[in-house]
This record gives sequence, structure tokens and C-alpha cells, in this order.
Amino acid sequence: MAARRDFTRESLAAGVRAGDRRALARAITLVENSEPLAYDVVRDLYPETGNAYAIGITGPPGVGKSSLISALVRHVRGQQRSVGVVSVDPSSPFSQGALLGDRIRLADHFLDPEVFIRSMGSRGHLGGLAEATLQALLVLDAAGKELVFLETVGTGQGEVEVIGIADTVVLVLMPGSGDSIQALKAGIMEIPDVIAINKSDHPAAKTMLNEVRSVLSLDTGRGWKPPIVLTEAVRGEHVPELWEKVEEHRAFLEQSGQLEERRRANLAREVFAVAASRASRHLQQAVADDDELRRLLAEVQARELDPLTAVREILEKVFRINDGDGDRTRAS
Ligand SMILES: Nc1nc2c(ncn2[C@@H]2O[C@H](COP(=O)(O)OP(=O)(O)OP(=O)(O)O)[C@@H](O)[C@H]2O)c(=O)[nH]1
Ligand SMILES: [Mg+2]
Repeated sequence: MAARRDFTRESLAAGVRAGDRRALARAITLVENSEPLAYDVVRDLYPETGNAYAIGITGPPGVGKSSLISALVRHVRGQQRSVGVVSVDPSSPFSQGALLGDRIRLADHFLDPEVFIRSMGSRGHLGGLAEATLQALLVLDAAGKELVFLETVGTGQGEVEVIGIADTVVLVLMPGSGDSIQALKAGIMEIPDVIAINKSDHPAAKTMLNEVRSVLSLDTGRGWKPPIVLTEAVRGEHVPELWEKVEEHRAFLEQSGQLEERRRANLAREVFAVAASRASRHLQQAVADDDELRRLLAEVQARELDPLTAVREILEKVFRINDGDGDRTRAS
């Protein structure tokens, strides 16, 4: 094994394959910092991935996502399954903030060699958080983790990218998170696969349950009806039931052939999203660096040139695209 901080492409890939914690930590740090070595290692490992089952845990701030993951990890460790946890905090410029809270929540598992826990903030992700999350998942997958939990705060659209790579998405709500109910109802938030109403010790838990049920009754025509589980993460109440629902969803996907389909769609979307975000960054940089392109923008702002003519000229110069379709620039 290589000396400390002395990983080569080969030794790092080998270390990850062997599930070596130090190699895993190093590989994910490299991924976080968009280092070329991470790119090489993930590239080497990619053919060996596809075995881990990824569970996305999303929901508004403070509903108990980390507490639930901690309880779920305890539960699945009872079944001897190896686990990875990636906790993503898009709002945190540094991962330390997220880490502190999660350290407390997930502290029970830090000494367990079969559990690898990592927090990621938005710091330094040239390629975006979704890209880093996908890479981290692939690293944990190649390391032989059977289950990988992905935690991210979500109240609407932003988290979709991060959670979009999960096989099963669990939305965690708590009594009083009415905004999420509205978001679900309005279709801003996609209907998840499983819903946990956590902090069920709260007196308004039943009301919340009824509200969620009524929203879900509007969602027809899917083969899978999202089950709702009332949980109390800190005491581990109904955590086995929640896990059972995740397993049922997995069985449903596998038996109906939808798991493969979903993974294919997720990967395609991920590749497209990353490519689009890079193209968008490239475009911004190119315009910022080019006097002529900046002048085009100024002319639009001065109402001397119409916007679509500027779009056409910019696209032609930056990407050599000349189909004249202005809408295509709205990469998001
Ligand atoms: N009463 C009660 N409190 C809970 C329960 N689950 C979690 N909490 C508490 O809620 C607070 C937030 O829990 P976290 O697990 O950090 O929630 P989170 O959703 O991960 O929070 P962020 O990652 O910051 O969005 C903590 O103080 C927990 O102890 C529960 O079932 N009942
Ligand atoms: Mg958390």
C-alpha cells in the first residue's frame, strides 16, 4: 500500500476497490476538488460500478434527514450490509458546517469499518455538486458498499440534480412542513417513492399524514403508490418499517424491469446535465473574455440590436452553432 498522501492512479483505484477507508477518503476529496486524478480513477473504476443501491433522502432543513439516515444505517448494519453515506449541503460554502451537525447525528457509526460517511458542501465544485455527488457515489459503489444513502436538503427544484441519481427517493417531512405539501401539490416537487413523516411525536403528525395522503391521491397512473411512514428518528421508531418500504420499492423496480430503465435514464440525464452546465460556464467565460461578444450584449442592452441576433452571433462564434434557434442557449 502506498505511503500517506502518496497515491498513484493505480494504488488509489486498488485501495478504493479494496474498500480501504483512507483511499476512499482521498478519492472523494479529489472528486470534491475536481482533481484530474479523481477523473482518472473514476474512469478506471466505472466498469465495476452498478452494484450499489442508492437511496436519496431529501426534505426541508431540519426535518431529521441525518437522524433518519443514522437510524436506517443502524438497522441495515444489523443485516450486515455495508453502507456509504454522502451528505450534500448545497447551501454550505464549506463542508465543515454540514459535517459538524452530521458528526453528532451519525457519530454512532464512525467506528464501524463497514460504514463510510462523508459530507460535501458546495466549496470548490467546479463541476457542480451534482457531478461531485455522482462521482462520490461511483467511488463508494466501486468500493463494494451495498447501500449508499445520499442526503440533501430539498424544498423544490434545486436538489433534483443531486437526488436524481438515486434508485429510491425518500422524502422526509415533519409536522408543519406545509410548504412542501404546497410544492408537491403544485408539482414543483416531484412525487417521491417513499414518504417519511418524521417527528411523529409531534401532536400535528396525524394532520400532516392526512394532508400528504390527500396530495398523493391526486397522483394517479403510476404503477407505484408512494407509501407514507410515520417515523421518530431519534428513538428509531418505525425505522424498520421505513426500510421495508424502501426494500419494497426496490423489489418493485427490479421485478418490473424499471430499475435498469431508471438507471439508464438517470445516467443519461446526469451526463446531459453536466455537459450542459459545462457548456454554460464555457459560454459565460467566452463572452466575458471577448470584446466583440461583450459589445453585442451592450448593443442589445442599448436596444440597438435585437436579442436573438446577438444569440445567433454568440453561438456561432463560441460553439460554431448556426441553426439560428435562440432557445437552445438556455442551458440550465
Ligand atoms: N422530536 C423529534 N426530534 C427529532 C426527530 N428526528 C430528528 N429530530 C431532531 O431534529 C433536529 C434536526 O435533525 P437532523 O437529523 O439534523 O435533521 P436534517 O434534516 O438532517 O437537518 P439538515 O441536514 O440541517 O437539513 C435535531 O435536533 C434532531 O435531534 C424526531 O423524530 N423527533
Ligand atoms: Mg442533515
